Amino acid sequence: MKTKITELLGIEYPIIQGGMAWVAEYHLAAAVSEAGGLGIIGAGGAPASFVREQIQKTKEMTKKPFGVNVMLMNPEADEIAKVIVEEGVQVVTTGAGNPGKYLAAWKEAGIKVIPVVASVALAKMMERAGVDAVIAEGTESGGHIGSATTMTLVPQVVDAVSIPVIAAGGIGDGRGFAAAMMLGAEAVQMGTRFVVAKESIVHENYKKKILAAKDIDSEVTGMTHGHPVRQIRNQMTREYLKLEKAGAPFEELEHLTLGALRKAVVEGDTVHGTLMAGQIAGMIKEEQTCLEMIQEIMTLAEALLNKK
Ligand code: TUI
Repeated sequence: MKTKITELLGIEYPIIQGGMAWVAEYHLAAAVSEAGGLGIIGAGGAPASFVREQIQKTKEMTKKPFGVNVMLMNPEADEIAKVIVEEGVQVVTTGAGNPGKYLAAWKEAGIKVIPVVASVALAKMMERAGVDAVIAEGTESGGHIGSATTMTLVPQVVDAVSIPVIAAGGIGDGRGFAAAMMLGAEAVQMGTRFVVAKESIVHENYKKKILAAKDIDSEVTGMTHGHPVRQIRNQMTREYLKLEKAGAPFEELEHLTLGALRKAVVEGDTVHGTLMAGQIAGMIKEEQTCLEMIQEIMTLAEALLNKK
């Protein structure tokens, strides 16, 4: 399938993998790129040296394009921005902030820059700053989220900018893909479905939680502190929300979540860990390879979009 995004990035299918902290490491990124999508290494909160290693390992596994996601709250974001240029990365996505201060260096290096936005205002500001495309991410997504839904955000961003728009949040199969195209998107970004990919290094306990999740099994923590994070309900979210409701200070809540994503991804601690996942988790029922996922999505989407 050809769209403005497949042309821009030199990929076969307009499917981009989310830049999930701890989850989006080189095995997953290389597998998505090899399958014809755009694999992404998620820098998350990792040090710049780790990101450099991840980039080098991905290059050993695939000759196809891949990208790096810079989580802008990372204290080493400045160094990671430099590593990306030095390693000749072709595509950068950003999250959880405004990447304005890195744009000149990235564009000068010929890097395609695609920020995640959760509002029309930021999408317009990013277009003016010279980015190549934007990812409009709805509140259905896992992890750190904005408040607008994918259904409402994507068409409003499409109307507001002339650059290509990638839809994210609540997309996990061919129907969601086709719907995103109908809203005017040129590609989709998917995270939660790729968490359970066979190539994903995520602990089996975490994968089982996603595979068993039902439609309303996610919670949003941190709303009152301006850092809303969507994750699957467990003991951690129950304790967090109880404290948050009682007006606990940010520091106390932060202490509860410190290292909790690593605990879930690496140790498989589904009780005290943060099981970030989108609302689409309820529809994800099978652990497949990235190639199987992408082919299944594209086959169904093409049938739906070509239906007379
Ligand atoms: O960034 C994400 N999702 C994430 S980041 C993350 S790591 C984390 N872990 C624990 C607590 C907090 C973060 C987990 N999931 N998605 C992209 C995204 N960006 N969603 C929303 C935004 C966003 C929000 C506000 C982008 C820009 C923005 O405002 C920019 C500004 O400063 O004006």
